[in-house]
Amino acid sequence: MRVWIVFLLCLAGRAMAAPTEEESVVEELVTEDPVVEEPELGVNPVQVEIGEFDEAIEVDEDVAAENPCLEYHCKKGKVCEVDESNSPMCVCQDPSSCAAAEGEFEHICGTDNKTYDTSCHFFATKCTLDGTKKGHKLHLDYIGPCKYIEPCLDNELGEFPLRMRDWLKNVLVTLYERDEDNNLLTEKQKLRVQKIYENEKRLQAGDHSLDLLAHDFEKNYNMYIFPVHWQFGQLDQHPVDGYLTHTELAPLRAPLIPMEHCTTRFFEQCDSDNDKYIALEEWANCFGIKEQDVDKDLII
Ligand SMILES: *[C@@H]1O[C@H](CO)[C@@H](O)[C@H](O)[C@H]1NC(C)=O
Ligand SMILES: [Ca+2]
Ligand SMILES: [Ca+2]
Repeated sequence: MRVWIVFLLCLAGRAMAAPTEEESVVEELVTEDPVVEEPELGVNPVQVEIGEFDEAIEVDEDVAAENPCLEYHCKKGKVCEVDESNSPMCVCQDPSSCAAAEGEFEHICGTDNKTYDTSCHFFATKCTLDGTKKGHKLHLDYIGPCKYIEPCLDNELGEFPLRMRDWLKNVLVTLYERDEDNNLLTEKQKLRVQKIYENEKRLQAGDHSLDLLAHDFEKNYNMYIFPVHWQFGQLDQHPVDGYLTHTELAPLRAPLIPMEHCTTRFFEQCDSDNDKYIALEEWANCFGIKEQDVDKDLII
């Protein structure tokens, strides 16, 4: 259970300090690798539309005359090269041109259960597989070298949301307490967290038994509604559309998987209609929030 506390500090710290190398890997991943994979038409139109602009090009014409690649942006895994007519284009990066990892923390485990030296190696390799079935299926699974992750048993799966919910609430309260400069939470968010913070019946952060967590959820159900929505809003950014893709979920998933062996199974079953996106309703449901309490307006 200690990992939840460590992770709490991690996440709380992340909102407050400059991201560490490890975290920026995931953040970069999210901003630079908007999911273009499997654009199932009709499923999530916004996603598909954004995907088309994935390699949007900004060329400054003066600079372009000298080196067309200078201002030409390629997504992760690709580098710019000029063709015969001196036009820039993005081509897959040769993985061997990536800088070697400075430590194990830079290793990435792919969904193929192969360890990649760094995220650069991972994305370069993924690029070379573009258009293939293997490439479609390959995602960043978690941070660190691949390891044996014990299977998540049914009873353990049920414990996961109990701890995660409590943790989310504590993250918010911590942000609230430390938000002296008013830049961690918006005014509206603060008002909502204030209610939780000032509630005397609130379960204080700490190592609680699952029974107590379950009991608290029943007794103080209302306190958990906002934290669950808040986390969804934090992740639903690329694009903001009410759905979480595999890539949007990565900042939460990738550091958690090596510590919590039920993470993968939890998020898989969370996508109850199996369309590869976790909708807000699905998300809320996996955390035990009742349908009538799911409210898009809570995600501010
Ligand atoms: C993934 O790789 C690790 C390390 O090589 C191994 O211990 C583990 O059993 C593998 N997992 C699966 C599901 O194959
Ligand atoms: Ca989204
Ligand atoms: Ca879904």
